[in-house]
Amino acid sequence: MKEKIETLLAEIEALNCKAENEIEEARVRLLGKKGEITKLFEEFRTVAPEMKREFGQKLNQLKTAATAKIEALREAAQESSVSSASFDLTKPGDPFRLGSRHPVSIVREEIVEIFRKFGYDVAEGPEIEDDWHVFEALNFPPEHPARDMQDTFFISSSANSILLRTHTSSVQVRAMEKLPLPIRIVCPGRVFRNEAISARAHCIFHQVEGLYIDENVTFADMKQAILLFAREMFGAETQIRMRPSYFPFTEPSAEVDVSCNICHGKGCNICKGTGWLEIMGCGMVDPNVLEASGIDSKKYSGFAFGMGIERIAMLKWQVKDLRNYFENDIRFLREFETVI
Ligand code: 2U9
Repeated sequence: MKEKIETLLAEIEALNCKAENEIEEARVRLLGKKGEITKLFEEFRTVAPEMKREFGQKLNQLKTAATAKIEALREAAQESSVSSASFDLTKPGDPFRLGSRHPVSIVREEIVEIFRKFGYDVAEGPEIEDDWHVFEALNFPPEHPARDMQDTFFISSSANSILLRTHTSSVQVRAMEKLPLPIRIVCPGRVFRNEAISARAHCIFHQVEGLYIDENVTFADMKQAILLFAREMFGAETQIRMRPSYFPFTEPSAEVDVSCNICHGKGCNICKGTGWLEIMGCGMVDPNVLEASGIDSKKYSGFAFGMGIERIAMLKWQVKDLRNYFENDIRFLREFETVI
């Protein structure tokens, strides 16, 4: 019996089968009901009492070694079958998510690119401004509501207040103060207004404003520039209309609508049944504004326009809740992955 145990121990140690059926065969041969080890346990009953202790220990070691070996062989077989089955060399790699541009950036770049093609330069300026560049030089009367704490974020309210710009018009004022004429610029940027945040209003938004100053610039030039812009932005069939309006810095002033390119004038819920969508404001630069920046209003004239980028994005993608543009929710931003 001792020899048999030794032989079986050596055999178990040398066991090296890989296929699951071979391992099962080895288990049955050793540990099955009629297996070699089971038989040895039956034989054990006939062992002389003084030898029982020694053989008992040896038999138990043998059984433990056989069980452990079979288990180890099974695990190795399972691992190799999993890795060979899931390792498909012909499978294409997982795609990388490249990220996307923010919808506000997409629209801003589109607008700026159109005006760049028309010969406009891009100008930028500070977000923290003074009263002169945001209000005074732009012909805002002292009692204008925008100068109120309710509407503007003031950083200091000394004689020449420091504040967050409420429009990018301050960039055009700085350009008029320092650039030689003629001036033809677009000014994209972030602006701040003291508004409660809701779906339709936000305390931060983005604008693109434009300014063209030269001798003999007329309202007709402005109308043509805006028509060409609208056709580049919204399609070649686009029509525009202008409605009289008022801004302190332009006279005359107008609101610009484009024909609705969703219903083509028939009336839909985007244009609220009117066939028209408001996209921007514009006007001839008020002579007071030219003079405030040292430009001779008798010799020069100009037009200006301004639009909210989020508003154009809303029209383009019908995302009505303004808060989407500021929360950076990855689920919203991923909607624009295909737009790049
Ligand atoms: C200078 C002179 C004139 C810029 C202009 C508008 C009309 C306008 C609004 C559109 C929606 C702002 O984003 S919005 O709330 N803007 O309607 N802006 S003319 O006029 C200027 C700018 C600078 C020196």
